[in-house]
Amino acid sequence: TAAPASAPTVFDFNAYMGERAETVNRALDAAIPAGEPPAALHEAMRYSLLAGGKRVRPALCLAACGVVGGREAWALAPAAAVEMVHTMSLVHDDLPCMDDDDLRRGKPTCHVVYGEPIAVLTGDALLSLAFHHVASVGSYPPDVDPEKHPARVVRAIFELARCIGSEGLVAGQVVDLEMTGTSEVVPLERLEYIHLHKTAALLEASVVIGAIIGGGTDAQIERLRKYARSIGLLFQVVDDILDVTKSSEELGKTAGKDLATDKTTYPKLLGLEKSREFAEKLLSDAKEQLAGFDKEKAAPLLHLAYYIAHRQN
Ligand code: GRG
Repeated sequence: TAAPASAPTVFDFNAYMGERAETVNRALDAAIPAGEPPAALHEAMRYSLLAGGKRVRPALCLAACGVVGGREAWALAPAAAVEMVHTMSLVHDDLPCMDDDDLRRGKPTCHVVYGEPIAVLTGDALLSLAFHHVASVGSYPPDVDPEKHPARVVRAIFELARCIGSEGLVAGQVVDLEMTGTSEVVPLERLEYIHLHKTAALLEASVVIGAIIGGGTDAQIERLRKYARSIGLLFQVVDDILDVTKSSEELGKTAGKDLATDKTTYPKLLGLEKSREFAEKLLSDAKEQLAGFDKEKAAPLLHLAYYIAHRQN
């Protein structure tokens, strides 16, 4: 017998994320030609972009498009674009002149495999490809509203540009670099500035762009912006908490690695309990912003917030 119409639908978060990641990976794969000259550049771009990653930003972009009543496929090109920006920021962050990391997403970093000049240029090329992709009419499905679409795309480009430069990721990275190597404890305000710019800005743009492309009203877009800012900060607070709890587990001690190193984190400034309370507050703020939306359509964003709050790695 058929289930009654009112039967509660259980949201399968893992299936949702798995399907979105697959769709986005296909779009990313198609966006960069394999083997076309300059082969080293295209190979390096594909290497970094297709190396895995949770695809949280594209999922947020697609889910935000859906929550305002858009079809998720409309936001696929922008979803791929935010992942390109994210990946290029990781490639540049790993460079010897920045964090000098050898491993990323479990694989040797771009500059280790292709050399520093190609890694710099890979980041540059991914950044411009992101804008190219959002702006290309051909990267959208044919059923997007042809009258409203150009205005939405221009707005999306505005949001993407703003979250990257001296009001966004780059600003966060500069302030973070300024704090590196100093023995002084970073004040809470400065720590929050770094996280809001390095991490939350692109998460916010991912959500806002999805909502714009989906045809959200200004009020809906602003509510989703607040949702995204909360989960952006939440992402980092949870990261800091995991840093402490994981290293304590590994060491079998109560005080973790993080409390003993120079790096300033929320647990270091607030203590573990207060950091956990702050994370709970950010989650409940994010949930509050979703309250006015259709419950079923908001399920992906709600579960993405839970996932960010309760992830174990
Ligand atoms: C953006 C023009 C431009 C330059 C780059 C280097 C830099 C400026 C910014 C650094 C940005 C950075 C590394 C932020 C950290 C972001 C972050 C939270 C990374 C981890 O994200 P996950 O967990 O990673 O989503 P995966 O691998 O799953 O995608």
